[in-house]
Amino acid sequence: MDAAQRGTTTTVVAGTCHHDCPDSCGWEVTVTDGVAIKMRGRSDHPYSYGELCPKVNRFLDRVYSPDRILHPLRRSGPKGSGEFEPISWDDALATIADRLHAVIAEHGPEAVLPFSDAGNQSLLSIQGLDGRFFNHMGASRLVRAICGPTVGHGVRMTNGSGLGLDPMELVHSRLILLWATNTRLTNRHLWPVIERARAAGAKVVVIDPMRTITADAADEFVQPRPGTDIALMLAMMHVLIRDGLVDREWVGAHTVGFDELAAHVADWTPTRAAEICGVDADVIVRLATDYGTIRPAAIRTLIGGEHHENGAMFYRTIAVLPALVGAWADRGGGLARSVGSYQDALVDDDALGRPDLLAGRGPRWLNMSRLGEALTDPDLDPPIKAMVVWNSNPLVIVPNAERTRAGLARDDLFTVVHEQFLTDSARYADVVLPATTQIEATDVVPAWGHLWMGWNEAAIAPVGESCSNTELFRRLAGAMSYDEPSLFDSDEELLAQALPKVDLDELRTVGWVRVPYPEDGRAWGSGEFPSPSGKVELVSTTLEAMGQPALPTFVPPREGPHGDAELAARYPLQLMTPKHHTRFLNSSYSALPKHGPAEGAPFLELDAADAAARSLAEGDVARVWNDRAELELPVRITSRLRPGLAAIPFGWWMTHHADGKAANSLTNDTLTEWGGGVAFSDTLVEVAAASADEV
Ligand SMILES: Nc1nc2c(c(=O)[nH]1)N[C@H]1C(S)=C(S)[C@@H](COP(=O)(O)OP(=O)(O)OC[C@H]3O[C@@H](n4cnc5c(=O)[nH]c(N)nc54)[C@H](O)[C@@H]3O)O[C@H]1N2
Ligand SMILES: Nc1nc2c(c(=O)[nH]1)N[C@H]1C(S)=C(S)[C@@H](COP(=O)(O)OP(=O)(O)OC[C@H]3O[C@@H](n4cnc5c(=O)[nH]c(N)nc54)[C@H](O)[C@@H]3O)O[C@H]1N2
Ligand code: SF4
Ligand SMILES: [Mo]
Repeated sequence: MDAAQRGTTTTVVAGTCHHDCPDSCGWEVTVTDGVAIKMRGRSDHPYSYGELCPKVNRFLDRVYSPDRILHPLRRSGPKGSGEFEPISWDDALATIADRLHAVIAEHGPEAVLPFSDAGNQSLLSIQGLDGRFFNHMGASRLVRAICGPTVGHGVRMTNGSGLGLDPMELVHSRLILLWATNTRLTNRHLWPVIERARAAGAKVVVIDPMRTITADAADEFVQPRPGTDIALMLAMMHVLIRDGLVDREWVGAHTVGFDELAAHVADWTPTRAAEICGVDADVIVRLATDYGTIRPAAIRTLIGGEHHENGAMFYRTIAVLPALVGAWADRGGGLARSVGSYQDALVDDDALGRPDLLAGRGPRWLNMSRLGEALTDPDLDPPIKAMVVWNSNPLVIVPNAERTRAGLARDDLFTVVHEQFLTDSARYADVVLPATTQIEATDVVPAWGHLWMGWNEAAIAPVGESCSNTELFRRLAGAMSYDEPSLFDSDEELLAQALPKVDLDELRTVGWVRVPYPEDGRAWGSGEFPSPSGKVELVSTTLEAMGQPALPTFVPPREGPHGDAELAARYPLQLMTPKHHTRFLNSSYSALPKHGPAEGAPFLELDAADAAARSLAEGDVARVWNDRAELELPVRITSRLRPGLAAIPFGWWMTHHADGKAANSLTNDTLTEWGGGVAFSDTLVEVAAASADEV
């Protein structure tokens, strides 16, 4: 019997991946009688061409997981215990409204903290109604800069704009520097573009402290100490200038401050940089020579360089390189980073967020990367008394996690978490509310790794009693008895307000729309830049006015081998906590049975010499600690790391670690010098055998 004979209905519904991933792949879901039975990549998608990834190939396991939260829950045991009992939506909303009203009455609305990230980066899900709701309330606001904004700030100090090369243009490049990005893992659908360039003769160089799977596939691999690339870049500039490899004509027409820069890098010899970066001077000379002689030359980066105390300066400095060699003049030349800002041409952020609802109040801003501090600082006035969390798993993803845990454990903090699963963070909630997945709500996905904005049609009804992020805020507004009409706008109304220039019917029918980008493929082909001087600012008066160095300058991270000597003596290893597992997307999949166990379990990686010096062998249990926390983990000996580094892959929940902590229990929550980012990767630790006495 086929489907028709059984009286069943089968449809195929097209959508777009919502994950915080540059690829924003297109998919199609086969639905029979309201149940999704198959999901696969959409073969005509202009970027992903039918392929998804090892995380999302099993997305229906996530949708129909027996562990999914399908009903509101109220905590019945101690915070963190994971003990909850089901309650109705009405009871949950009444409880939340009572508690929020009480907090606001006693401490004012800034005692409420919204906390979210890009767990679902579709437009309505990430900024649909939450901005209006919390603006109307007058709550504290969150600086959402754990990923990306620092890169944009850095590049903007040089170019006056964060806009860069469309990564698809790399097909025209003949030299590709993959700098602080692990393309084959984190941006896998770009790799075929790079392979096409390579087939046409391009050379691919990876610059990363870790020998990643991308480094394995490169023509050349340069392995600096983390946090030292600025010194490497300054030495490259030194060589370019010394050896006459600068495009003098382009520099003369389109930059300011060349003479000051030349004087500034005169003593940044390759030998000096080599000492700091741990990269041989002749390798630096070769890298600079390739960069100055092979055209078109592209630098591709995402966010790996920003997670350092000097992360903003990393990107301000890297943006100087294309200017020196005139790379922007060539098709396939320049700097390719997130292209999310190109979507801004189509999205009206204020129409969605409605800053006017603040009605003249200036809200307090708190940085998400300092959540632990915000929740435990005795001097914070008003203190945070209530928190609403959605689209994020803060306890696992924010640095200095044990401080976050101490905050979440406070009895006088009221926490609401809107989630699909009982994450480590949700275990600390007073009320947990069930969230839909991407195939259960219609939305639009602005991509940041390519130039297509995608439509996502709901394929099935919300599973259980789950609701989308916009529906959550409509319900909360109702429960709070708010009467501001725009808090109740429908998703259709919100999309029309947010995307006034987009033909939504066409977007829905085609599945995507291309955002505006220069026709000739060159991001800055005109050589005109929107900086104060209209040129590339090798010297930046904006930075100077901010009290920062006007010229690209290497300042060693305080928590690093060249920083605080006393700290570095106590904690001689630098800890990396990278994205590493092909089946994980941040912390989103480690709890699923066909994802987590297939990746094994958490471990600590060490170079053979560092392990031997501590009498550690493969499989031994090690203690790894610093002033923030101590973890016990099995050791893996690896050749991926430079000596002096240790690594604990990021993404495992605390509940997957034997001692209930995770990589971020150890990491540094110092903010970047400007730009609001955070220095995860400037973390120093010491390691010893678990049985050994503390040294
Ligand atoms: N499979 C998978 N894909 C993902 C994700 C995931 O969790 N899993 N996460 C998604 C998200 S949210 C993002 S933002 C992107 C991020 O994409 P990427 O930026 O490509 O990824 P990261 O792993 O954060 O950092 C890239 C590399 O930077 C290196 N790095 C760190 N410090 C330094 C330094 O000082 N100098 C240099 N040269 N390199 C350094 C790290 O060793 C790492 O290999 O990936 C997305 N894609
Ligand atoms: N040590 C270390 N820490 C890191 C990083 C690192 O490389 N190393 N990377 C950093 C980076 S780049 C990023 S972007 C952050 C990522 O941090 P997060 O964005 O917090 O990432 P996830 O851990 O995947 O958590 C997203 C959560 O949102 C939920 N979710 C998904 N869709 C929806 C929805 O529609 N509605 C609601 N309410 N919830 C939904 C998922 O179930 C999931 O639990 O982590 C940062 N932290
Ligand atoms: S997580 Fe990234 S690679 Fe995987 S399907 Fe989604 S957008 Fe594509
Ligand atoms: Mo990210």
